[in-house]
Amino acid sequence: MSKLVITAALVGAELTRKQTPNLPLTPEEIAIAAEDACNAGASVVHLHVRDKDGQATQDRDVFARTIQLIKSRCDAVIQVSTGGAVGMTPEERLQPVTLSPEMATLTCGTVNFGDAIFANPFPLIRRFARAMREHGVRPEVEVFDTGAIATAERLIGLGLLEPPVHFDFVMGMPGGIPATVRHLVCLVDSLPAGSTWTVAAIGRSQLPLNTVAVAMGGHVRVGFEDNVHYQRGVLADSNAQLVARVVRIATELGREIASPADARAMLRLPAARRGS
Ligand code: KMH
Ligand code: ZN
Repeated sequence: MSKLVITAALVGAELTRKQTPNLPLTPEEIAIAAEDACNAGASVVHLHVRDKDGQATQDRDVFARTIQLIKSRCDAVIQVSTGGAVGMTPEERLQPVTLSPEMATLTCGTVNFGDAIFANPFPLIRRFARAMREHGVRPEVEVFDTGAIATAERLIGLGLLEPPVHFDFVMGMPGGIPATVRHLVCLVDSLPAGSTWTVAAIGRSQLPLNTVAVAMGGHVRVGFEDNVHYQRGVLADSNAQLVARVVRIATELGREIASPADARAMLRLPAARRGS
Protein backbone atom coordinates (compact mmCIF):
# COMPACT_ATOMS: atom_id res chain seq x y z
CA MET A 1 0.00 0.00 0.00
CA SER A 2 1.05 3.58 -0.54
CA LYS A 3 2.37 5.74 2.25
CA LEU A 4 -0.28 7.47 4.34
CA VAL A 5 -0.91 11.17 3.79
CA ILE A 6 -2.20 12.75 7.00
CA THR A 7 -3.95 16.10 6.71
CA ALA A 8 -4.28 18.21 9.84
CA ALA A 9 -7.38 20.41 9.88
CA LEU A 10 -6.22 22.68 12.67
CA VAL A 11 -8.82 25.38 13.13
CA GLY A 12 -11.98 25.23 11.01
CA ALA A 13 -14.39 28.12 10.68
CA GLU A 14 -17.07 27.27 13.20
CA LEU A 15 -15.25 26.18 16.35
CA THR A 16 -14.84 28.44 19.35
CA ARG A 17 -12.62 28.49 22.42
CA LYS A 18 -15.76 27.63 24.38
CA GLN A 19 -15.77 24.25 22.66
CA THR A 20 -12.07 23.72 23.24
CA PRO A 21 -9.65 26.08 24.96
CA ASN A 22 -6.88 24.39 22.93
CA LEU A 23 -8.02 25.88 19.62
CA PRO A 24 -5.29 27.86 17.82
CA LEU A 25 -6.66 31.17 16.53
CA THR A 26 -3.95 33.72 15.77
CA PRO A 27 -1.53 33.29 12.85
CA GLU A 28 1.26 32.59 15.36
CA GLU A 29 -0.78 29.96 17.23
CA ILE A 30 -1.84 28.33 13.97
CA ALA A 31 1.77 28.19 12.76
CA ILE A 32 2.90 26.53 16.00
CA ALA A 33 0.02 24.03 15.73
CA ALA A 34 1.04 23.31 12.14
CA GLU A 35 4.65 22.68 13.11
CA ASP A 36 3.62 20.39 15.97
CA ALA A 37 1.22 18.48 13.70
CA CYS A 38 3.91 18.17 11.04
CA ASN A 39 6.43 16.88 13.58
CA ALA A 40 3.84 14.34 14.69
CA GLY A 41 3.37 13.03 11.12
CA ALA A 42 1.04 15.33 9.22
CA SER A 43 2.17 16.24 5.72
CA VAL A 44 -0.72 18.51 4.70
CA VAL A 45 -2.26 21.39 6.65
CA HIS A 46 -5.88 22.27 5.81
CA LEU A 47 -5.99 25.96 6.59
CA HIS A 48 -8.70 28.29 7.85
CA VAL A 49 -7.79 31.56 9.52
CA ARG A 50 -9.43 33.91 12.01
CA ASP A 51 -9.56 37.67 12.43
CA LYS A 52 -8.47 39.61 15.53
CA ASP A 53 -11.75 38.72 17.24
CA GLY A 54 -11.34 35.03 16.52
CA GLN A 55 -14.03 35.03 13.82
CA ALA A 56 -13.59 33.12 10.57
CA THR A 57 -12.17 35.25 7.78
CA GLN A 58 -10.95 34.62 4.26
CA ASP A 59 -8.88 37.80 4.29
CA ARG A 60 -5.96 37.50 1.88
CA ASP A 61 -3.51 39.26 4.19
CA VAL A 62 -4.32 37.07 7.18
CA PHE A 63 -3.82 33.98 5.02
CA ALA A 64 -0.56 35.41 3.65
CA ARG A 65 0.80 36.11 7.13
CA THR A 66 -0.25 32.70 8.45
CA ILE A 67 1.21 30.85 5.46
CA GLN A 68 4.48 32.76 5.82
CA LEU A 69 4.69 31.80 9.50
CA ILE A 70 3.88 28.15 8.79
CA LYS A 71 6.51 28.00 6.05
CA SER A 72 9.10 29.44 8.43
CA ARG A 73 8.46 26.53 10.80
CA CYS A 74 7.78 23.45 8.68
CA ASP A 75 7.54 22.07 5.17
CA ALA A 76 3.88 20.98 5.30
CA VAL A 77 1.82 21.22 2.12
CA ILE A 78 -0.58 24.11 2.63
CA GLN A 79 -4.13 23.58 1.53
CA VAL A 80 -6.26 26.70 1.92
CA SER A 81 -9.99 26.49 2.46
CA THR A 82 -12.25 28.05 -0.14
CA GLY A 83 -15.24 26.90 1.89
CA GLY A 84 -14.67 29.55 4.51
CA ALA A 85 -17.75 29.82 6.70
CA VAL A 86 -21.36 29.46 5.61
CA GLY A 87 -22.80 32.71 4.33
CA MET A 88 -19.55 34.11 2.93
CA THR A 89 -19.66 35.43 -0.63
CA PRO A 90 -17.78 33.65 -3.44
CA GLU A 91 -15.45 36.67 -3.68
CA GLU A 92 -14.58 36.41 0.00
CA ARG A 93 -14.05 32.69 -0.23
CA LEU A 94 -11.73 32.85 -3.24
CA GLN A 95 -9.22 35.31 -1.75
CA PRO A 96 -6.55 32.84 -0.55
CA VAL A 97 -6.40 31.16 -3.97
CA THR A 98 -4.80 34.34 -5.32
CA LEU A 99 -1.78 33.58 -3.09
CA SER A 100 -1.11 30.49 -5.25
CA PRO A 101 -0.91 27.98 -2.39
CA GLU A 102 -0.08 24.40 -3.33
CA MET A 103 -3.64 23.20 -2.74
CA ALA A 104 -7.14 24.51 -2.10
CA THR A 105 -10.44 22.86 -1.33
CA LEU A 106 -13.14 22.73 -3.98
CA THR A 107 -16.51 21.72 -2.55
CA CYS A 108 -18.48 20.17 -5.38
CA GLY A 109 -22.05 20.64 -4.20
CA THR A 110 -24.51 22.46 -1.98
CA VAL A 111 -25.28 20.71 1.29
CA ASN A 112 -27.31 21.20 4.42
CA PHE A 113 -24.75 22.14 7.07
CA GLY A 114 -26.37 21.64 10.43
CA ASP A 115 -29.17 24.21 10.42
CA ALA A 116 -27.54 26.26 7.66
CA ILE A 117 -26.89 25.78 3.94
CA PHE A 118 -23.35 25.55 2.58
CA ALA A 119 -24.05 26.96 -0.88
CA ASN A 120 -21.99 25.68 -3.80
CA PRO A 121 -24.06 26.00 -6.98
CA PHE A 122 -22.42 24.75 -10.16
CA PRO A 123 -21.49 28.21 -11.57
CA LEU A 124 -19.57 28.91 -8.34
CA ILE A 125 -17.80 25.55 -8.55
CA ARG A 126 -16.85 26.23 -12.17
CA ARG A 127 -15.53 29.66 -11.27
CA PHE A 128 -13.50 28.34 -8.33
CA ALA A 129 -12.02 25.52 -10.46
CA ARG A 130 -11.07 28.05 -13.15
CA ALA A 131 -9.40 30.33 -10.57
CA MET A 132 -7.42 27.42 -9.14
CA ARG A 133 -6.22 26.48 -12.61
CA GLU A 134 -5.21 30.09 -13.32
CA HIS A 135 -3.21 30.32 -10.09
CA GLY A 136 -1.57 26.89 -10.41
CA VAL A 137 -3.38 25.52 -7.36
CA ARG A 138 -4.18 21.82 -7.08
CA PRO A 139 -7.81 21.30 -5.97
CA GLU A 140 -8.90 18.79 -3.36
CA VAL A 141 -12.52 17.97 -4.14
CA GLU A 142 -14.59 18.09 -0.96
CA VAL A 143 -17.34 15.47 -1.00
CA PHE A 144 -20.09 16.11 1.52
CA ASP A 145 -22.46 13.86 -0.44
CA THR A 146 -22.26 11.38 -3.30
CA GLY A 147 -23.36 13.84 -6.01
CA ALA A 148 -20.07 15.72 -5.60
CA ILE A 149 -18.22 12.94 -7.40
CA ALA A 150 -20.46 13.26 -10.46
CA THR A 151 -19.98 17.04 -10.32
CA ALA A 152 -16.21 16.58 -10.30
CA GLU A 153 -16.58 14.36 -13.37
CA ARG A 154 -18.51 17.19 -15.05
CA LEU A 155 -15.58 19.50 -14.33
CA ILE A 156 -13.17 16.96 -15.81
CA GLY A 157 -15.36 16.86 -18.92
CA LEU A 158 -15.19 20.66 -19.17
CA GLY A 159 -11.40 20.60 -18.83
CA LEU A 160 -11.58 22.48 -15.51
CA LEU A 161 -10.25 19.65 -13.38
CA GLU A 162 -7.26 17.55 -14.32
CA PRO A 163 -7.44 13.84 -13.53
CA PRO A 164 -6.36 11.97 -11.52
CA VAL A 165 -8.29 13.96 -8.94
CA HIS A 166 -7.76 13.97 -5.18
CA PHE A 167 -10.98 13.73 -3.16
CA ASP A 168 -11.74 14.34 0.51
CA PHE A 169 -14.82 12.60 1.89
CA VAL A 170 -16.28 14.73 4.68
CA MET A 171 -18.51 12.21 6.41
CA GLY A 172 -20.99 12.63 9.23
CA MET A 173 -21.89 16.30 8.80
CA PRO A 174 -25.57 16.64 9.73
CA GLY A 175 -27.10 17.02 6.26
CA GLY A 176 -24.28 15.23 4.45
CA ILE A 177 -23.32 11.61 3.86
CA PRO A 178 -23.38 9.50 7.04
CA ALA A 179 -20.07 8.35 8.52
CA THR A 180 -20.43 4.61 8.03
CA VAL A 181 -18.20 2.00 6.42
CA ARG A 182 -21.02 1.13 3.99
CA HIS A 183 -21.16 4.73 2.76
CA LEU A 184 -17.36 4.95 2.55
CA VAL A 185 -17.20 1.84 0.36
CA CYS A 186 -19.89 3.33 -1.89
CA LEU A 187 -17.89 6.57 -2.24
CA VAL A 188 -14.64 4.78 -3.02
CA ASP A 189 -16.40 2.54 -5.56
CA SER A 190 -17.83 5.65 -7.27
CA LEU A 191 -14.48 7.38 -7.90
CA PRO A 192 -13.00 7.84 -11.36
CA ALA A 193 -10.13 5.39 -11.93
CA GLY A 194 -6.79 6.58 -10.58
CA SER A 195 -8.25 8.98 -8.00
CA THR A 196 -6.70 9.36 -4.56
CA TRP A 197 -8.88 9.93 -1.50
CA THR A 198 -8.86 11.08 2.10
CA VAL A 199 -11.43 10.54 4.81
CA ALA A 200 -12.45 13.32 7.18
CA ALA A 201 -15.20 12.30 9.58
CA ILE A 202 -16.99 14.41 12.13
CA GLY A 203 -16.86 14.03 15.91
CA ARG A 204 -16.63 10.54 17.32
CA SER A 205 -16.66 9.07 13.79
CA GLN A 206 -13.20 10.49 13.12
CA LEU A 207 -11.22 7.70 14.73
CA PRO A 208 -13.12 4.65 13.38
CA LEU A 209 -13.45 6.03 9.85
CA ASN A 210 -9.78 7.10 9.82
CA THR A 211 -8.83 3.59 10.89
CA VAL A 212 -10.92 2.01 8.12
CA ALA A 213 -9.39 4.40 5.58
CA VAL A 214 -5.89 3.42 6.69
CA ALA A 215 -6.77 -0.25 6.23
CA MET A 216 -8.38 0.37 2.82
CA GLY A 217 -5.38 2.25 1.43
CA GLY A 218 -6.90 5.72 1.59
CA HIS A 219 -5.58 8.79 3.37
CA VAL A 220 -6.85 10.54 6.47
CA ARG A 221 -7.69 13.95 7.87
CA VAL A 222 -7.65 14.59 11.61
CA GLY A 223 -7.83 17.73 13.68
CA PHE A 224 -10.03 20.09 15.60
CA GLU A 225 -12.02 21.28 12.58
CA ASP A 226 -13.72 17.88 12.54
CA ASN A 227 -13.30 16.64 16.11
CA VAL A 228 -12.08 18.19 19.36
CA HIS A 229 -12.18 15.05 21.53
CA TYR A 230 -9.49 12.49 22.21
CA GLN A 231 -12.07 10.15 23.65
CA ARG A 232 -15.62 10.48 24.89
CA GLY A 233 -15.77 13.38 27.34
CA VAL A 234 -12.03 14.11 27.07
CA LEU A 235 -10.82 17.01 24.95
CA ALA A 236 -7.70 16.51 22.85
CA ASP A 237 -4.75 18.57 24.10
CA SER A 238 -3.73 19.53 20.60
CA ASN A 239 -4.11 18.73 16.93
CA ALA A 240 -0.72 16.99 17.16
CA GLN A 241 -2.10 14.56 19.72
CA LEU A 242 -4.75 13.46 17.23
CA VAL A 243 -2.12 13.14 14.49
CA ALA A 244 0.13 11.07 16.76
CA ARG A 245 -2.67 8.61 17.46
CA VAL A 246 -3.40 7.97 13.79
CA VAL A 247 0.35 7.54 13.18
CA ARG A 248 0.44 4.81 15.84
CA ILE A 249 -2.58 3.06 14.32
CA ALA A 250 -1.17 3.27 10.79
CA THR A 251 2.18 1.94 11.94
CA GLU A 252 0.48 -1.04 13.59
CA LEU A 253 -1.39 -1.66 10.33
CA GLY A 254 1.79 -1.53 8.28
CA ARG A 255 1.30 1.85 6.58
CA GLU A 256 4.32 4.08 6.38
CA ILE A 257 3.72 7.78 6.95
CA ALA A 258 4.18 10.15 4.01
CA SER A 259 6.53 13.09 4.43
CA PRO A 260 5.54 16.42 2.84
CA ALA A 261 7.78 15.52 -0.14
CA ASP A 262 6.02 12.14 -0.45
CA ALA A 263 2.63 13.89 -0.28
CA ARG A 264 3.64 16.33 -3.02
CA ALA A 265 4.52 13.43 -5.29
CA MET A 266 1.51 11.26 -4.41
CA LEU A 267 -1.00 14.11 -4.76
CA ARG A 268 0.74 15.33 -7.94
CA LEU A 269 1.28 18.82 -6.62
CA PRO A 270 2.88 21.45 -8.84
CA ALA A 271 6.16 21.47 -6.87
CA ALA A 272 6.61 17.72 -7.40
CA ARG A 273 5.86 18.07 -11.12
CA ARG A 274 8.51 20.77 -11.41
CA GLY A 275 10.89 18.46 -9.57
CA SER A 276 11.53 21.04 -6.84
N1 KMH B 1 -16.64 25.65 7.04
C1 KMH B 1 -17.43 24.95 6.09
C2 KMH B 1 -18.66 25.75 5.75
C3 KMH B 1 -13.62 23.74 3.30
O1 KMH B 1 -12.78 24.06 4.11
O2 KMH B 1 -13.46 23.83 2.09
C4 KMH B 1 -16.71 24.63 4.85
C5 KMH B 1 -15.43 23.92 4.98
C6 KMH B 1 -14.96 23.23 3.76
O3 KMH B 1 -14.77 23.92 5.99
ZN1 ZN C 1 -12.38 23.38 6.16
